Amino acid sequence: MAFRRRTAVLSVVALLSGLVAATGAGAGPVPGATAGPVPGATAAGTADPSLAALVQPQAALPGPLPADPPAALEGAVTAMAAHVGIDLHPAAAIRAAHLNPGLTGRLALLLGLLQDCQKITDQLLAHLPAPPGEMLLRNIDPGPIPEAPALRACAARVEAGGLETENFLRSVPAEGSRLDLWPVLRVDPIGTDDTVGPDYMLSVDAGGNDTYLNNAGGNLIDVRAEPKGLAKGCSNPAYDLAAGRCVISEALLIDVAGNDTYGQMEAPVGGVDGLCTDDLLVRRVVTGGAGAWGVGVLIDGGGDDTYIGKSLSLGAGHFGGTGVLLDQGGNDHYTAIRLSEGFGTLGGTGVLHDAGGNDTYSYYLPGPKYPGVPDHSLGAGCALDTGGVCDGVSRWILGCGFLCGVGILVDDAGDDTYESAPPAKHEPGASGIIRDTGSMGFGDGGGFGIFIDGAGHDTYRGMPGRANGATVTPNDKSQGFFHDSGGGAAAEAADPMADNPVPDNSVADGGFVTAWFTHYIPEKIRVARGSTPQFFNPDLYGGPFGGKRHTITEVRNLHFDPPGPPRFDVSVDFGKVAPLTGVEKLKPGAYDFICRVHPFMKGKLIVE
Ligand SMILES: [Ca+2]
Ligand SMILES: [Ca+2]
Ligand SMILES: [Ca+2]
Ligand SMILES: [Ca+2]
Repeated sequence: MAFRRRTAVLSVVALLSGLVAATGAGAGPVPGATAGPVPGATAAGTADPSLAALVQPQAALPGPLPADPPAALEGAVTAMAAHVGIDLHPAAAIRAAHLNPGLTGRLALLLGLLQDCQKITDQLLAHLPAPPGEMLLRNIDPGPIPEAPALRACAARVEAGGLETENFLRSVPAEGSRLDLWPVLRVDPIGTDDTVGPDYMLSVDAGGNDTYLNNAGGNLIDVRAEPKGLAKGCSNPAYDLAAGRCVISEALLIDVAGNDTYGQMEAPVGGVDGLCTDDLLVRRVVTGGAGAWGVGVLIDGGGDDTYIGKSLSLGAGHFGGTGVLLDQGGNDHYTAIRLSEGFGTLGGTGVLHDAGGNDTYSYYLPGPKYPGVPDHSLGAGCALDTGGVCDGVSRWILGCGFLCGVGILVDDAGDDTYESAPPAKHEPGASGIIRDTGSMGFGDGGGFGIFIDGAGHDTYRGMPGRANGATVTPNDKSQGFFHDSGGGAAAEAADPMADNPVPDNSVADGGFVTAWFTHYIPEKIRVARGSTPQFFNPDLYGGPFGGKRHTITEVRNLHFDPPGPPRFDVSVDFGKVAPLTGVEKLKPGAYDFICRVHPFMKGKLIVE
């Protein structure tokens, strides 16, 4: 049962990657975009294989092991250091560490993968209208980011290589001594308990209860910290990038075992978050498996772990980048302020995949410095955003996509607790348009959010409609998908629609109508004359009498209409999306429709 369930969960992710491709989410940013998918993106979806590969990775090396592992590793480390302006001569240290040759060769291959991603990042940065720090400071529209899919595919290769290396480390006895080639490579081949302060591009740890105070698989690297010092850069990325205190690189962290802590709460820095709050918080952004303009991957093999982030953390992608956090077991705790825990924005992709255990997912809100001041003013609490205001609201956590980003949270098993802030109003950027924001499978501005819990008795707090056994499909407020598979025999026997809201919605041009089990959502569709809604079929159960295909087929009212074929008749297979062609030609009025496969499914289209 557990296996079948997991297969179903992952097939949902695979099919949703088709929807993501169809909506254009993850393809590039549309700053200031309002509700609904990207204009023109109405073709039936083609699946993006790299999105499914990020969620369901297969361990794989990127090529044969090098014939001379130490020499290959020396070359890779030297090149990665030179790229950030650091002159390293690692040959002697590599020899002295006496690592297993199989591990040494793998480290060289993994650094080669990161170099491949770095080439894509460099291309991306070369296309930007201004340097990244300046773009953040001046809120410059980045325009299209065509490199986003390539970074996503590169992240999938990094993740696959990291998993293979993890499997290798599990299979061989501990051998050699630690290797520290800051800021490129850190290896603990023994599995001692470590506290890691400086940032590294590649960090490999064979076990032990470790504390990562550094980037922890985030791709913004502090290259100014002393080699043995504590990395501090990127706490204010707009200024730190402009000043060269942190650089845009690529990152992979592999921690094979132990009860680990990622991130630390500290007093806020005066002049930065200290303007907003006196409470403790994580100072840095883009940590814990996060990619901004590049790739960041964190793979944790097991243990009861604590993950603490700020924003753009814990499986987050920004500016076309991809971030992945994969935790393979244990009872874990995840918390961040916002824009985290499976979040993508501006064409970025973020994945948080937890493969098992009774986990807690939550958020924290540093309190206001001056209670009662309005949000977006000094002292309002939380943290300083890149616009230089105190944004005192938590939002966009647990499987959320914004501005053509894709955010995915998948938890395969266990009795989990999920907590987010309630939905909030938000004005994204300079558009002046107030929008709804949310969490737990929520998307807007051409982004797409996916939340899937595969099993267990789970508890939800904060977001309406999210409950054990519930499904929330895309609607006019959110391009998101929430699905909790329920837990226990009672939940499995229950009507899958039991907790499912059935709104009576207006559907914007390009907005979604979905079919679910026995009915359409919404059942009464209001559209403006000349517009074309889309029909999405996420029905993984299939309606009674079999068949996961659904249609929206007009039934002509012979009292009012001349006889003739249906003026709209669209059939969509499970997991696909297609435009409701023909609707755009209809005159104002009411039109009945049914599903050809399930004729008891009835709906009404009102053209206004
Ligand atoms: Ca560890
Ligand atoms: Ca864990
Ligand atoms: Ca779990
Ligand atoms: Ca669960």
